[in-house]
Amino acid sequence: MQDAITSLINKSDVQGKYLDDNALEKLQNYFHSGDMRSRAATAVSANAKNIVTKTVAQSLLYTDITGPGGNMYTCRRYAACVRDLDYFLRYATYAMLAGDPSILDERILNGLRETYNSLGVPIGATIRAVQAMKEVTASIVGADAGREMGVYFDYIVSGLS
Ligand SMILES: CCC1=C(C)/C(=C/C2=NC(=C\c3[nH]c(/C=C4\NC(=O)[C@H](C)[C@H]4CC)c(C)c3CCC(=O)O)/C(CCC(=O)O)=C2C)NC1=O
Repeated sequence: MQDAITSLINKSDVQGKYLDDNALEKLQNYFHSGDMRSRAATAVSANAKNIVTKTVAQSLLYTDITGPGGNMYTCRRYAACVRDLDYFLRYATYAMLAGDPSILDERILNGLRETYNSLGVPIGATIRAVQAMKEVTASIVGADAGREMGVYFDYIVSGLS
């Protein structure tokens, strides 16, 4: 996993140079956003269950997916979906804290599409759920932090697309 600091330093190191103005400005922005990031992570962890429940209510509940024949039908599959949503939320929060999406590639997206396809988990509905989670999270952490979390929810969406 990388973070905003290591990824900028690694880039400069490969070139054998000090950080250039552009890299230093990115780093400054990251440092200035530290307080916002840690407050957002605190709010998400205090409300994680609530965020997942609202996400399911807004995007999946009472659709064909939760009814007989749907991929969330039966408690086992319903629980697997809720658990996956909690993974997405937790890893998006880690990535937001790090200011870098690499942990999402490593822990979430690597092989996920293939796994979903082989199990018949509908990707379109999963994407709609992640988009709903983005909105629900923003309503809890506030607009600024919501935008930052949104970067990583969007990253999950494009990794699944
Ligand atoms: C930490 C990283 C990580 C991820 C991301 C992960 C995902 C993941 N989700 C799975 C299943 C599943 N995922 C879903 C999810 C859904 N079905 C729907 O209709 C909804 C749209 C959606 C929820 C948004 C379901 C229902 C299953 C069970 C499918 C089955 O066994 O039939 C499986 C297969 C094994 C299992 O059932 O546990 C994996 C590996 N596992 C991991 O360790």
